[in-house]
Amino acid sequence: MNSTSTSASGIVDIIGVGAGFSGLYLSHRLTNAGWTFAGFEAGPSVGGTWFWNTYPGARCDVESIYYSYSFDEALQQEWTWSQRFAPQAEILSYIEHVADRFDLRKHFTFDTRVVGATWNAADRLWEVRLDNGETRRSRYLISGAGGLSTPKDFDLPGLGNFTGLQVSTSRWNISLDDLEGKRVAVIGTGSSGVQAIPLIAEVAEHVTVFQRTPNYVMPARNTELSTEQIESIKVDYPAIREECRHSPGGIPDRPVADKAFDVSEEERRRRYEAAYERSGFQGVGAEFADLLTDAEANRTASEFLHDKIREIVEDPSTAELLVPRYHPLGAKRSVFGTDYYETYNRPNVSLVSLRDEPLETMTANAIVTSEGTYEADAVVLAIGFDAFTGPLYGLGLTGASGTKLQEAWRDGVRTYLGMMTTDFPNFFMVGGPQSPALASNVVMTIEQAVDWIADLIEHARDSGATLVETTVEGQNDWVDITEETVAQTLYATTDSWYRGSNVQGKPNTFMGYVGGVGKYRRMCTEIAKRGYPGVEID
Ligand code: N01
Repeated sequence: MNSTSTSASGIVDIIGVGAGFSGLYLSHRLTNAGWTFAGFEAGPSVGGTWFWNTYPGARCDVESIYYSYSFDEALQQEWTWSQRFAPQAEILSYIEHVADRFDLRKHFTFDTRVVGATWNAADRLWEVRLDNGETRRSRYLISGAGGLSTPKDFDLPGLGNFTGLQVSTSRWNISLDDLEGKRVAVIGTGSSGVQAIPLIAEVAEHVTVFQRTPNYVMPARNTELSTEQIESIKVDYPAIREECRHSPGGIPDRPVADKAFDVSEEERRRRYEAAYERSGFQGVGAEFADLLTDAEANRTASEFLHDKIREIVEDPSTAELLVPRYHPLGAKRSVFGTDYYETYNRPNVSLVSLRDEPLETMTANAIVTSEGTYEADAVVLAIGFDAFTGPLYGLGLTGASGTKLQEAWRDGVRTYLGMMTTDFPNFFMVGGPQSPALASNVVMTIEQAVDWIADLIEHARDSGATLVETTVEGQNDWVDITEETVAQTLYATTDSWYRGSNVQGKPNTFMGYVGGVGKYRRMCTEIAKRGYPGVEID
């Protein structure tokens, strides 16, 4: 039972879903503003995605000094990150520290999942059903359920036949030692697979990687942070955070004005080499202003990386299978790895291209493709997530007209600012679809969303209102803005989880606003200043 008090009627002001980065900051911000808050978290503790994704090599590819809360100066002064890209365990320790430091655990009931929520129009309340059979009632319902928290269905033919060890990166429940001396099949080469494969290869007898779409994997260039670096960051922290808040990606910007063909081929190559050394989200994919908008410009960067793969991978036929040729650089989520391509030079690692030999079935101890049978003692699934809508549909929301959220979004996601949707009054999403969450330092995006939602419901409270809902016009305008913004980019050309195309039957909607964190913040602030046009407050 959480300790947050509810009113005599048993109604709580706010029910929050999830105790990850979003839910914890929600609980802090809203209880400080005097709201009663009951949080529910499906897992046994805080951490969200950083609680579950404990696979070998898991770490964040946004630098930890940015991928952390900015809301409290003392917190950022007292916490010291050990590495440029902190490993999962360190990020989880940080989240636990925040929960303890601000005494936030008391706001949550753990091991309890929200499984249904119905809008009661007469009482203007959400009736929220929990998997323990209880129903709780709240004025507002706010999802901090995350965008990448619902694993994709294991849509692999014959998976049920396999009797060996089976584990997924997003619900890792074994130790790396359990793979020692085993023949391991890894399916999936997105960020999770790319991080896990080199470490699995160090202990396994043999690793067979099953790759469907080759990705551009750039070197992570992780390093320890020196005392001097930490000190200088801490001195500058307020300014660094302010820069991040107004930047395109929620990390310090590295503005470039020139385009790829503004410079000679030699100059381009020199710049790509320097960017490749620098790496990160300000690396090769951000070296020229038009790399995400002009396919020909993009080709120069993509081909630069193709050559890098051919330089690193010794076996030419393996190198060619690893060369990404199905999408432009950056149009799918960029991937950063450590020794990823080098791992294919190990004698105990081989690569199977599922584009050339589709997976047909699995047997008790093998994966069968159209061309061969690959024996395995263990299968590691790194096949990704049912992004954004998976966690939201899991809440079982029924809106004012009796329509389920998945029905309302049958033809595609529709939101206002990625935070609200029509027919679901008093329901908010933190880091929701059509927000900048998809393409930004998500912690910064989360803080901005929580603050904006908090201000909006405080504004409603101050004016005696009990209902807050986006208008159809407001929502239509936002959907148009997100679509027009993405249409100007190469994101629009490529199938990926960004568009829901990794999940069978999911409508094709781009899941993010890619106009930039700073621009989005300015728009949200302006909307608040103007008294929230696009929102009905009653
Ligand atoms: O998942 P993914 P992920 N048969 O969807 C393949 C964040 N993240 O967990 O590309 C065969 O990217 C699929 O192939 P294809 C980050 O935002 C961050 O790796 O669909 N293969 C692909 O290769 C990231 O983008 C970090 O053809 C199948 C892979 O599985 C997001 O999470 C670390 C298949 C899935 O890749 C998701 O990353 C980890 C099938 N039926 C995650 N289904 C860091 O910060 C799927 N695949 C570093």
